[in-house]
Amino acid sequence: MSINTVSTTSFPGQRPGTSGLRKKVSVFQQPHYLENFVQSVFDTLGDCAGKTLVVGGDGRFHNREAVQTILRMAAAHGFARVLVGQGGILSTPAVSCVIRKHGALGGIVLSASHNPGGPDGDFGIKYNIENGGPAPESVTETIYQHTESITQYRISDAADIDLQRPGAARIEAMDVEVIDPVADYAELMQQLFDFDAIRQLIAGGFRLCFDGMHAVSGPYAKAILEDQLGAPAGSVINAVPLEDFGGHHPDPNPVNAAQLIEIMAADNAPDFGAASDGDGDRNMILGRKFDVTPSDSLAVLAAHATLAPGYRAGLKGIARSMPTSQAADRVARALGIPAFETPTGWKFFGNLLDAGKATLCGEESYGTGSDHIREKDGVWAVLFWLNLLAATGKSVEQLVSEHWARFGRNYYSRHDYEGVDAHAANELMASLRIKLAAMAGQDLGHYVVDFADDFEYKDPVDGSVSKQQGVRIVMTNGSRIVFRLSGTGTEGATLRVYLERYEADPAFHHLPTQQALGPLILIAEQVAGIADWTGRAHPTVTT
Ligand code: VG1
Ligand code: CO
Repeated sequence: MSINTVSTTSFPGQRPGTSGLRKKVSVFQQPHYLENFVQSVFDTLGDCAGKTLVVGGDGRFHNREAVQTILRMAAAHGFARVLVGQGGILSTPAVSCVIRKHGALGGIVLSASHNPGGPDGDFGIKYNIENGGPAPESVTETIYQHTESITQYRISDAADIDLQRPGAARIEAMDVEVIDPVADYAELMQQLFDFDAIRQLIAGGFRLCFDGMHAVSGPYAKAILEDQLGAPAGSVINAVPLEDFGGHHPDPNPVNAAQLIEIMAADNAPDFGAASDGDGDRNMILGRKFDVTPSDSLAVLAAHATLAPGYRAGLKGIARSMPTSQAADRVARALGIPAFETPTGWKFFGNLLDAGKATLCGEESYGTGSDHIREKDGVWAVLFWLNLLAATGKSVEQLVSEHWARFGRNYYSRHDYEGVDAHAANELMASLRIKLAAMAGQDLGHYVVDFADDFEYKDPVDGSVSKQQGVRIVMTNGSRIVFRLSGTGTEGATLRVYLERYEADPAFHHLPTQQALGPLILIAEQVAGIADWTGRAHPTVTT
């Protein structure tokens, strides 16, 4: 074994987006492409002597090759130890959990999350810091600067290690431990939730269906829901991670989890349905013939949090990303705790969680989490819901309907225009920004504009400022339209339009969502000229 220094030249565009660097698999397969990025991460970290690194991914195509490369480079960089998931597998929340539990310096997650996989699909890599959370912008920016000027990287010529069996190995002077991907995570879940109550609920005939979408959360859900909580075999469907996710988008929303939606719409549907995404950090919650919007899910969990043992002491605060509906803010107000509004992306919650300012966090994009780790967490959200259902004896629909009756309903939908021309998308946003200043006070038919701006966030902990985080048009009654461009796509641009209408009157709490949002949808089209700029009369995906 020896360590080699390899000459390289920089690749353009290795700037991490909302959640790491995501590109087509073919881009990552270019010689030196992954190596350049990994060396830039290590150069940003500096001396790693004596330190531990965690490595794992969602099992998508190219995952295992990338793990072997990273292990050889970590050895060359002088890490003392690497913890790697068996088979190269670790969900995003499990990486966060393992980093924190084992006092690692950080971790590398190989995933493009909900983006499709396979040889023609996407691949991704992100770095998580010592607190277990995604690297903040200051770190990702430094990594990017390194990628721009990189001239060499260092790598051991050691042979591949066997990832298939738990155990110890060595590369150069570095110890490698292949760990069970589920064990540490499952142990943490047992501390947070009332497993006995959930077990009793299931033993009493309560039925559930969890869709692993052939992505990483299958093994976690099987071990916890079936083996530990007694759900009958087969309660977890599509449970085996596949390199191409069975050809589907591992994106837990009603459009992509069509099989689960069908199961939950049947007359003999289970009581509870859920799905998670490629890397296991997202969740979709369903009742029988009833789906819960992620924004409502956050609000319901917050309102009932003290029913779960891990949250019995109460919440310190609730944080949500700006486009997420304001339902959780109403709960925070009722509980007398602070509500925070951050830019899109979990990295913005890290400081609030570390500082003890927030306990629960959520995003409209099927992401929910808490201070138990520093990532959003799909299986955690499922267990939280099961704990509430067991503790209250109510159905999913009942819990949500009662929530609306108490707090009012925030109708919510996101319209995505995927793969549009990037130049046109940027022009659309630019032309919107020009209009903002003149919008306050404008009468838009059903609505009057209270204010319109481009969301800017000043982190209350470290004072860092993030600009241009989404154009929002806020009406005098709290209804909103938000426009932003995705930072996770790999083809052209994706325009996201977020629509929210607040309705206090229970007589209007059961309208079809798109109908309830009809007037706002029209205003969004008129104000932004979506069809003119993108050539699209309709969104690609509506959730
Ligand atoms: C999307 C979501 C955002 C989420 C991010 C990463 O980002 O909107 O809320 O944090 O994906 O989630 P964007 O920039 O495409 O809107 V995941 O599960 O893909 O790591
Ligand atoms: Co994800």
